[in-house]
Amino acid sequence: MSEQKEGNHQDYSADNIQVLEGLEAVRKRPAMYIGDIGVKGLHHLIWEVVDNSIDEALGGYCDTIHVAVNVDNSVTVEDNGRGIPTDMHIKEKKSALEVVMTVLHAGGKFDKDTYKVSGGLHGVGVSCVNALSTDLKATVHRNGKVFEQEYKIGVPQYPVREIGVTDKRGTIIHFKPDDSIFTHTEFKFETIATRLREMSFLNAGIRIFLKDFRELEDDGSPRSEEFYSEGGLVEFVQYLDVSKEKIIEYPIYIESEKGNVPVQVAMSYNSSYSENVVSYVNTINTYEGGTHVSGFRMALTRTLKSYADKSGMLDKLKLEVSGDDFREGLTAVISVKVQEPQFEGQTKTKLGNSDVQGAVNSAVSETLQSWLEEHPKEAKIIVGKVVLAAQARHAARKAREMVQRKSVLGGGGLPGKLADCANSDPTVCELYLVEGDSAGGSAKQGRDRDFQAILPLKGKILNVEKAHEHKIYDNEEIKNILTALGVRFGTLTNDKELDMSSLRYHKIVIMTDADIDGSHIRTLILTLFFRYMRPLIENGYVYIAQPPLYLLKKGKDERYCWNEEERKRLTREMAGEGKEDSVNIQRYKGLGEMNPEQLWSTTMDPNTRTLKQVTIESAAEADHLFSMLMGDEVAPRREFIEKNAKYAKIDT
Ligand code: 0RA
Repeated sequence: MSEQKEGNHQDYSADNIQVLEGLEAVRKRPAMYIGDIGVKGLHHLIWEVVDNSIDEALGGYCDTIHVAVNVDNSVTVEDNGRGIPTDMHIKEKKSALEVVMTVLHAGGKFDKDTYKVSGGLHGVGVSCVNALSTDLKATVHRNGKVFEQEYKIGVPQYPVREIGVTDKRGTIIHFKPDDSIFTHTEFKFETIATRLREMSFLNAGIRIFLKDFRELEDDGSPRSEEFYSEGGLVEFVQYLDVSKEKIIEYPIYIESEKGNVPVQVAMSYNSSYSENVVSYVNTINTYEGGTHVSGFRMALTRTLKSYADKSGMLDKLKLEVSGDDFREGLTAVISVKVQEPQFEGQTKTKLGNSDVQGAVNSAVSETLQSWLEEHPKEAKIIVGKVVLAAQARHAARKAREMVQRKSVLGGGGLPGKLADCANSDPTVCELYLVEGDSAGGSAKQGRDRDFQAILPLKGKILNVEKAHEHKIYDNEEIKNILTALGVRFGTLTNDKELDMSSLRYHKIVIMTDADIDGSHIRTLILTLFFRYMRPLIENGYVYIAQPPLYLLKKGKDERYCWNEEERKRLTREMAGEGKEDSVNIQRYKGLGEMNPEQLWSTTMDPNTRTLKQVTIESAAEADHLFSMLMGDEVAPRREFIEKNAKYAKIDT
């Protein structure tokens, strides 16, 4: 920051030592303010600015927000709120706008009435965004006038100035993130869209537009998307379940305020076997759950259980019903507003405030109980589903015990088809799950047998999205994967927990053909991991192999290419301009077309291969994507794939 102090603008900023110190602290330890300096922290800058506009909307002063990603990767956020105040701040002797933009935590100082809870994970305010931007310009339309001020790494370049008249109201923040701070500098359309969509569901009635000028449509207009939800959480649940078969017509909606904690819940049941509960505190996604989620679960179990007992539907059931049974096929979104949230857990996304548990519990209990009484037909369907879940859970436990006991009694009993590696240190061992016996054969010959194991998959892999747990123990391929990995389902205390204590490989590589069948098999395997072995993905153990698409040959010169662009470039390079047809191009459709040495050098050799690590960016979105691709409803799937195919982002 020193060059700024000594630069042209010294006159203006010299007396702002305190301010500079504050912003310098942000630049010195950016991660403390925005989480990290990677792709997450970068996007956090946008959330921070948008949150301010959302707060304005929650106060009832604003209904439209425009977000634009510009060609230079700068971002513009515009709202039609009251506009940041520009009058002189008596104590600081400068414009309120400047104070908001340059003093840490000054955002809400002027406006104590607003219930400010939309704030980002760190709620650090727009001044942090300013400190971490090489250039920022704030433009305010307010009281019939237009004001502006520009900053470089947070330092004002001139006092707030009036530049014209207007009949509009609102604030425009345009900022360019500082490349020297962030390790990752490119904004991702999908990431922004997902968050804005989420925001529009969580804050019904706000219209949010997203434009990306880096990606143009055929007609030259920027890639764009509009987010608007009239129905809020109810529509959120319908969105999450768009490709599922619902068993009640309309989601249950609960809204109430208990002990100063506003609680909103929407929930529905579908015919699937999985639970999808998404939770938010002050619009922050609490991936790890917390007291609001446990309050919800307690209320759901107790209220449904008591209704089911009274209905007599459990009388004939000879098994006990567990909490899990009430959540099979459940999709729910919980949103609470908490004045001083305590975040705990590994990723600080678990709510700790104990009073919130009771607030959600009583809100949900009351409304759900009356709903059940008012909707006897739907209530009966839900309880019927709970009974089936209890029966299936017992069947699954039996099947699981059978399979897992057998594999233990069989003396460690590794699958016959597994070509295991010599090394027994899981941290260096790799398991390749290979499509087909012929590719499996090549992989076996080509591998480094010290640390690479091969499991060829030939039969059909069960679509676990559409089958209940006990079915997976009938499927040979899945049983082979589980025994080869050395994982078990169910610990002493929890039926669903994954026991990884005997995991035999810390790299699990899915290697399939580059055709439609291959991508189908890859998705089936990923669905299995996503539904039943999610910790393996979360630990970063799951990868996708990247075999080449082409082999180019000219005489002795042979080169592999992984995409179209590479193919064109290398062809030109090998042949010379205009003589491209002297190069022989072999398109690899299947792994089986490569001999063992080729497979090793292109796809399996740690020194030369590229592996794509499978990550879970957003569990809600991933679940959506998986059921979209694998679920029952064909129409939304086709629509989704068509809409996204162009951007080739569904690269599962
Ligand atoms: C402080 C006070 C007031 C509004 C704002 C800040 C405000 C900040 C941002 C950031 C983006 N858009 C914004 N819109 C408003 C209240 C002003 C009043 O009392 O009129």
